[in-house]
Amino acid sequence: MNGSAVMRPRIVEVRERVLKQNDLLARELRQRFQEAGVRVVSMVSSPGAGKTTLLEKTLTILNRGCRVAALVGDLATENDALRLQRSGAPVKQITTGTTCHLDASMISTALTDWDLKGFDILFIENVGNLVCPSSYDLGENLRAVLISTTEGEDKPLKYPTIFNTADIAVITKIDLAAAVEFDLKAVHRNIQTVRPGMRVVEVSAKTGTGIDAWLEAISFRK
Ligand SMILES: Nc1nc2c(ncn2[C@@H]2O[C@H](COP(=O)(O)OP(=O)(O)OP(=O)(O)O)[C@@H](O)[C@H]2O)c(=O)[nH]1
Ligand SMILES: [Mg+2]
Repeated sequence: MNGSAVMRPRIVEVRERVLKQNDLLARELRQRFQEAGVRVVSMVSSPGAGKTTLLEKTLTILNRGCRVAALVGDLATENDALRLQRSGAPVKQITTGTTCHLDASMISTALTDWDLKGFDILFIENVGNLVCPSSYDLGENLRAVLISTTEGEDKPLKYPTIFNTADIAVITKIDLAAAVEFDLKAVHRNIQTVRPGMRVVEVSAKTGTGIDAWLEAISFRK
């Protein structure tokens, strides 16, 4: 080996190659979405922050006047797809096995037998995880990061990367804020520390609080 060559751990090189491949595929997906005229909104959060509950409500409301569909990722089970199908919208489950995030190739494969031109908005619920999904572009137009009142106000400070790759933050389970003594001012301050100017909406999928603000936030222009 040339003495001047910088030794790089093989695992770093493999990871970089995988991410580069994902970025290329995500770019292709974004192009396909644009050509089909479909807007794509992804949702990321830690496990149990309320992605499926908010998405089921969202699909149920939007399905009345707009063509919506969803892909949902989990390591195992079809549970979330079955919940989301109650909205009447087409839904597909992606099971990732041992992988803690969705990637662009999983999205591409899941879409093979769907005609994208038939949808106005496609939602993607990622695997519950605040770390892994941050590195994987899915070709989405808008990424929402959810944080629930039961998780604590410090999550934006501890997991800054996911907040930096997201377009909006959604504070969920706002109905439980008082019961768990969640400090709303502190979480807003922490989000703005990590991502100055980030748009934040507060919602409760149980009571309906903030749902209009959420719907408005995802009705971005193409
Ligand atoms: N009180 C209250 N509970 C909620 C709200 N949203 C979700 N939950 C509850 O939180 C739990 C987890 O909700 P899910 O929607 O399954 O969360 P998730 O983020 O999809 O979970 P994973 O897909 O497993 O990561 C369920 O028991 C929900 O009923 C809310 O707005 N208020
Ligand atoms: Mg879910």
